[in-house]
Amino acid sequence: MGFTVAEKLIAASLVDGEMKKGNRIGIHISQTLTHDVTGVMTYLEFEAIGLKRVKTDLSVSYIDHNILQADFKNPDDHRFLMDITSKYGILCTKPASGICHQLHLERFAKPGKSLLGSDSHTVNAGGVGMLAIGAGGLDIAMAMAGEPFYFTMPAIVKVVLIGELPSFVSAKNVILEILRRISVKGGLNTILEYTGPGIQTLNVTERATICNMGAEAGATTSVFLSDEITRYWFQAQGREQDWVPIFADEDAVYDRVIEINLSEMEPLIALPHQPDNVVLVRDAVGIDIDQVMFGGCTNSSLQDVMSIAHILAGKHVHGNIDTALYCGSRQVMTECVRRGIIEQLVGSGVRVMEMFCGACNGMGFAPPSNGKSVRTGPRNFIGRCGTDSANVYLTSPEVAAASALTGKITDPRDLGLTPWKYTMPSQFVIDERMFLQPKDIADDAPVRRGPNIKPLPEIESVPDELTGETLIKVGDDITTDHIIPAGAHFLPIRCNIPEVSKYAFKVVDESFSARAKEAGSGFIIGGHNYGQGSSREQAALAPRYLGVRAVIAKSFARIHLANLVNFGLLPFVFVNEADFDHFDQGDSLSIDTTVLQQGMQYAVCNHTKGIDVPVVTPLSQDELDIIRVGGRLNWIKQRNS
Ligand code: MIC
Repeated sequence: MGFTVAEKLIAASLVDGEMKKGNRIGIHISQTLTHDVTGVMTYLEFEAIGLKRVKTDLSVSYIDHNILQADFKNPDDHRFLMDITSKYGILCTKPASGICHQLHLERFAKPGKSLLGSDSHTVNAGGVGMLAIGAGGLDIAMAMAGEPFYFTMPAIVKVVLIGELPSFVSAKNVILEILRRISVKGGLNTILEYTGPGIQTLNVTERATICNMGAEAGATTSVFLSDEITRYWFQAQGREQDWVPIFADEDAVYDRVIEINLSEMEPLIALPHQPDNVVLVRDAVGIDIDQVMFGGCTNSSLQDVMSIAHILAGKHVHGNIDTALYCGSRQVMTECVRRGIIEQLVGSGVRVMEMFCGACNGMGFAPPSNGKSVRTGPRNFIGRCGTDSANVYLTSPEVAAASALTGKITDPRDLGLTPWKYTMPSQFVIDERMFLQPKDIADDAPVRRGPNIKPLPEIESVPDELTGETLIKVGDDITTDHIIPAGAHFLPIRCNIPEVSKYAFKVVDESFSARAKEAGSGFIIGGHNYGQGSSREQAALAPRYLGVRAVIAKSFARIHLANLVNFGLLPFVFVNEADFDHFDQGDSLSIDTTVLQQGMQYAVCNHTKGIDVPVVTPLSQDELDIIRVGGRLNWIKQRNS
């Protein structure tokens, strides 16, 4: 039986386990990626492992999130990152050289290789046929230490694209359509593999856009084949030597098939507050808006900016709204400057910002109270933009540009514009002067640590019984932004667990942190897809720091489940989903954890309600053993001692 592209990529990196759906497998990681919000803790963890140099082919530390240097915290973090990466043999970018995923696609992504990144949108590199997976920082630290990355062998879904996208209906609409069909839960434990004649009409940055937001469906990763279109990208980036062809075998077998006719697609938009709340733009036109944000890792390529410029050409954004642009990299910005596009957009009233993630995760450009913001990024979780009462709509650059002109959600096809076709340059501007090369060998040069960089909290092993109260009960699709907020006030304190834990569940219940601290030990009750969204391991570590010992939910998002294991929190799944209704905040609970065994059924004793509820853990024995000793760092230290 032939292999799919995904199977070929996994097989090329497989070091443990059998590549059979549902099996736990381990892969070698050739490249790692971090950024400045997840990277500080990642390198503290790598330091705690005790190696002198990374063991990967390439590790890159990008500085692209915490760019608003409003006080010492972010510049201290950046200085720490530059010092510690140089010591360990890791490339580091200077601040605001571009968004990690755009830069990695331009300079380092390689078809056939594996990439693990401390950002859920690492999957962006799937656009060039790379096995690119988002994970928590500690998993990246382990990969840099040469340890295999373990995950559950996913089902492989064949997404067959036929036809060609119509004018003003760009690649973002494809992934919005996928989300509309399968929801933010539909990708759990799957790989989305794109194929069909329609992919011959998509260039590499369009393919990357589609892969990027596969993270919002909970997919383990997303991937395209590597063909002549891929090769063209590598030629244009001066990296043809990094290109290899990768195609699925004719007789490859897939678990499911989704078919999308690109020619029949219309502009789509995700309404607040979930990326799968997708409707036709024509059913949302006319909604007054307050601002438009062009950018984010999903849509900040040269093609995206040029498409925006085409729609705004000779016109000015509406007087009622604020409009900002974040180019994806210095390469994109330079290419735009050379074409006069930046001058044109400034003339159209667009605020041209620095090249970083920016407003996407609340790092500036926050909407006004109850504001309505149209954005081209990947996420619209409540509070993520920095204004809890605001409403964020996710759409394509074309719909965003049309909406910027009218001050309302607008279908670009209604503006009578002449269609425009992008031609990718045969040679991009290449300038790597903002990449800092590491020292050739590790030395004992000091690593400067600002006062906001706190030591990793100690985590004790799991006792024979867990007791405590239900500290909070939440519903389905709880995001990592619900658990640990994004935004300019909170991203800078991500490497300060005592401080950031004060804001745990802030957008759900501001009293949670104090209540948990007061109780000293307790449980979280959750619905389906608990922990969806980002790779931020603080969404596990902060609750653990506050005394949460277990999360009992209907189901878990992949990255967050791994983060719970890494920091010694036990995840339990209800055997009978209806039992979720038997729990209320404040209930006194206990679980006998004398034995932590794969496949074993446990009883959650709800002493307040006088009932015992059956639960299981969705974990392997290895993972349970890691939790038993208080998480992966304790486990690796014990193993290496
Ligand atoms: C995001 O898009 O939510 C982020 C900010 O990039 C996160 C990283 C983080 O939360 O630290 C992600 O996607 O993993």
